[in-house]
Amino acid sequence: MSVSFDHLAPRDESAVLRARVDRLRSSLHWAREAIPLAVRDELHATVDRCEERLRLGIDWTVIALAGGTGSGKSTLFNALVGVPFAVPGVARPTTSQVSAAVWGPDDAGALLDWLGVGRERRLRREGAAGAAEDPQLSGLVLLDLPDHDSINPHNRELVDTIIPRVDLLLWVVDPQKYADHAIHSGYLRAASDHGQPSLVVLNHVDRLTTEDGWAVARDLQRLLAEDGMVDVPVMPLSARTGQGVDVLRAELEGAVQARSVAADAVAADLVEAGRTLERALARDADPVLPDVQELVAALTAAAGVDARAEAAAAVVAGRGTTVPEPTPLRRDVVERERLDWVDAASEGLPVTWRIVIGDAVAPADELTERIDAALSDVEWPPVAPHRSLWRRRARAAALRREMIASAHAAVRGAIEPLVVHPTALIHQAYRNLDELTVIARAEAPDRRDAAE
Ligand SMILES: Nc1nc2c(ncn2[C@@H]2O[C@H](COP(=O)(O)OP(=O)(O)OP(=O)(O)O)[C@@H](O)[C@H]2O)c(=O)[nH]1
Ligand SMILES: [Mg+2]
Repeated sequence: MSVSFDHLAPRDESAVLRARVDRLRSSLHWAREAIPLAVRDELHATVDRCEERLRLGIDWTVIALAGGTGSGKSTLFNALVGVPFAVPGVARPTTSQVSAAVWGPDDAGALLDWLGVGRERRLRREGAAGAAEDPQLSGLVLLDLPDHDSINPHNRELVDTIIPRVDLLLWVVDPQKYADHAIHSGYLRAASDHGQPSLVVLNHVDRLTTEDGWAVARDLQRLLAEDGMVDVPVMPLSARTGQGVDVLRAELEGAVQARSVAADAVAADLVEAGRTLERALARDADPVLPDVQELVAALTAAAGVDARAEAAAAVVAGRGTTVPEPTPLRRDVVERERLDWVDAASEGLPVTWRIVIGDAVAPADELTERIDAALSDVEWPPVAPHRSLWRRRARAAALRREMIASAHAAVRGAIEPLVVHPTALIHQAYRNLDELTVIARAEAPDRRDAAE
């Protein structure tokens, strides 16, 4: 009977996850119009949630003691911490503020702020008077919550806010109330449905004989299983006498040392994002940048440069007399080249991506104007018949090449920021998003699929 925390988070996992989340955010920004609104909203929520978790640090494991009033949460908290910090009591409900104990290298301040734990209710376990060294638990944030079914609505609100944010839920029950369905329906059920690890602590077993303690634990396990919660272990113990507390502590050590709970949550969120994205991407599409040189050559030719270079070569060779004036580019020709580019760049992608690439690439008017301006800035070499007759042919060919090369450089300089870079950016966004769908596909089918 053990809560499973699958694998150790590699040390650099946080950097990998952070980079993926960053890429998802920037890709969503660049490609927002290509993604259906509902999918986009879902992905933005995912990014926000992941960023929040990463900001808080994914090396902490937050474990909360929850359950009904008087079940012994505060007493168990103190037993685990080793010093009386939470206030257990006779008057019910006793706890109305969350207490936190932190084992670890720093005070987990940002995390506790986010969890809403008051500053005076935080205990730094390291160095606390009377607390033994506990390196195995380093990285643990243990929370003592108010009762979940409180008559005090403020308590219930607190519990509702915190439980979804914890990594492991320790549900503390009293043997006298364990059979009450309401005790373990709501929260435990929700935790189980969301794949949030949880564990049931059957407390107060010092008030039962050993056999009765086990009989109640088995019965509770059966009740949980009947409700579909087969993965939730039940642990009998007594917070008052300490009986069984070591077994629970060992479970907590395992959970803390896995340290992957928060990282898993981010990774799982990204897998979910990948599944969501499948709806906006095409399977196995791999966008390729069309041939830039081909576009440059076509636009240069359309601007009449090839014809002028030919005429200039003829003059140098002594076969011609004039070089035609530069002709302004025709907008319809530019538009045709532009559309061919967009078509080639969006080949294999869903149609919305073609629209996004089309929007990212500058319109034909702007392109025409910028290419004309770039060409008019080119310093053309002087054109005159070459003195040496026998070198004319070679010089003519060189001049032709020179003029075309200068024109290509100018056109390329104009279209790179207007056509090539925006297209490459959208392609990159596509690939970044596709990376998530590939990761999602590589994952085993999720729990729901497995249950079907
Ligand atoms: N016999 C026995 N008494 C216990 C045990 N755990 C707690 N108690 C007692 O039960 C009473 C309630 O304990 P608390 O720890 O205050 O319970 P709680 O769950 O924090 O209660 P709230 O804060 O009101 O939600 C106290 O008088 C404890 O001493 C146990 O394992 N055995
Ligand atoms: Mg309490």
